Amino acid sequence: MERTFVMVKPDGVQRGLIAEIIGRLEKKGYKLIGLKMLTLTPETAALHYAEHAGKPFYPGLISFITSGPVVAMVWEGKNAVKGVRTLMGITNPTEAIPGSIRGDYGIDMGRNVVHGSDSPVSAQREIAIYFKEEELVDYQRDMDKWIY
Ligand code: FUP
Repeated sequence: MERTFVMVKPDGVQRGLIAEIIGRLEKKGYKLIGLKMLTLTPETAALHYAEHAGKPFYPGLISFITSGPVVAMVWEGKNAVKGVRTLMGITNPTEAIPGSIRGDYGIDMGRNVVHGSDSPVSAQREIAIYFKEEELVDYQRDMDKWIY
């Protein structure tokens, strides 16, 4: 099973979309194995978004992502990275298709309510920023035999 890192961003928390986002992933069939609420420090934000350092939108991105609490999660499932990206929709909410999270709830590029890892390698890197291995929960769900 593949793991992916998902975060409800500060705009998603402020807009009351935590349950909506968790609900979509849960109903799809992915398994939640880690969850915490925190406000990112500039240092953690810089680690998370290291690939964007130096880009014109970087200062705004760091100030936005540290502007309020976020919900950090690890979800597990077959092809979870790609599947969660599909549920989220593309980065620019204006172009994200209706039915996707960003397509349904976003308008502005910087305010796209949710983050999901873009590859299994990114997922591993991002999970390690937010969670110790012992904070991830190993459990079985009976319903998995109806999903797979
Ligand atoms: P995504 O993986 O879909 O979250 O997108 P990126 O990693 O490319 O971008 C991270 C965040 O930076 C996006 F959620 C929004 C912001 N961003 C901008 O504000 N402007 C850009 O041109 C690109 C990204």
